[in-house]
Amino acid sequence: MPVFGRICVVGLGYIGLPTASLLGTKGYDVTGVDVSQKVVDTINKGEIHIVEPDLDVLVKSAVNSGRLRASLEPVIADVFIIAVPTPFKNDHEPDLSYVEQASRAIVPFLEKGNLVILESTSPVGTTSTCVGSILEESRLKVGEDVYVAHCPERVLPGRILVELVQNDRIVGGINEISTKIAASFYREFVSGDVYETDSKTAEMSKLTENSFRDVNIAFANELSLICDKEKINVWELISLANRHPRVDILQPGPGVGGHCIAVDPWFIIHGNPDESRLIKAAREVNDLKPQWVINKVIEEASKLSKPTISVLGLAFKANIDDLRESPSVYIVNKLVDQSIGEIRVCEPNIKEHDNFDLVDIDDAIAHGNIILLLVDHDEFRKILPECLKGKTIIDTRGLLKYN
Ligand code: SAJ
Repeated sequence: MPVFGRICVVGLGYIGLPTASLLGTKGYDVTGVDVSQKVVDTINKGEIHIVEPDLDVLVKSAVNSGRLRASLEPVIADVFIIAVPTPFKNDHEPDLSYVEQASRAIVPFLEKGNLVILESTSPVGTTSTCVGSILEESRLKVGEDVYVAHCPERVLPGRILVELVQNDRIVGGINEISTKIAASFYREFVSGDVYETDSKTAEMSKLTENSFRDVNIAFANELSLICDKEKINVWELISLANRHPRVDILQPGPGVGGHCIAVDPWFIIHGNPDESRLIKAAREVNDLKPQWVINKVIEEASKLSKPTISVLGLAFKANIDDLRESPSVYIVNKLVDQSIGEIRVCEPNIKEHDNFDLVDIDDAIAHGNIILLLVDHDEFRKILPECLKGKTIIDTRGLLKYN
């Protein structure tokens, strides 16, 4: 078995940076690689470029101890971890270009006995046909000289550092020896159970987990449309239905955001269009929800002579600063485009935004005659009902008490 002393993490985003800094504080010698000079410089100063609870302390400690450094180029290592984005292109076709670039970047540094792990969420077959094939360019025998496995990240933004250690992991190699070696690496620092399988099952397992959540959120979102029409409070309905011992409905919202749940099901649909009818329908239900919210705002705004819409929340979910694929951003952009009224945007987790001037909560509440709540940030939970008197409330998260 190889000794996993030196680790090279390619991609220093929401998964790569927490992983690199965690390993740095666990005694590994870690080099983190990113294509952005700004990201590299920030991390080398012991600072961070993303918001995640306790990540600042972890990065500072790993960098100060000399166990973590960032670089534009990979280095020689025992383990390479690829944690780069896997978005989709216009027609929902998976875009593997970052995985390809990362795999190519490590080829010159590969040595016999190395382990290469793909953590990025990927379509079935990627570990073997994309990563494995590119690593063959090193002239080392993939699966014999170099071990390759997929171990999908499963951490929840907002709880990344806890879940990185505590979650169970699925490890699937391109062959049995790769699986065994990769699993033994994760067992060194994960307290959850590490399950061994093949790379295709590991890839599908990650896509299945996120599709499961997407389908269940779609059910809640569909209920919210039905309840609106039937004049039933969907939040009360769900909490009552969930009193049944075998019912556990998720919460409706303004749509599904983030770089995972709104993206990953398409990887299954793209590879299996005829078989993925339910998964596709769920994606469509969730993707239509932002437009439904926009229509609600238009309807309410048309009743006012001077509508001022105060939007509460831009992030894709509560208590994070991440705006990727955020339904709120989509909704606000459309409202601005359609000149529905004056728009004031409040997002307590970011300082500034390229397109919108941000206001604080007091300003948003005081000046808006329509309050559009899009994200259930903790700050918004504290809004007092008396501050909302006389205003039109469109609460997509069931958070505000205003009666
Ligand atoms: N949402 C709802 N209603 C709910 C739950 C979520 O509308 O009841 C919305 C959120 O507001 C958000 C979106 O869904 O817009 C996604 O949020 P999330 O908390 O469900 O998931 P992510 O995207 O932050 O993280 C998911 C997690 N996957 C699962 O829970 C199966 C996480 O464990 C994965 O590691 C992550 O995707 C990933 O990186 O793939």
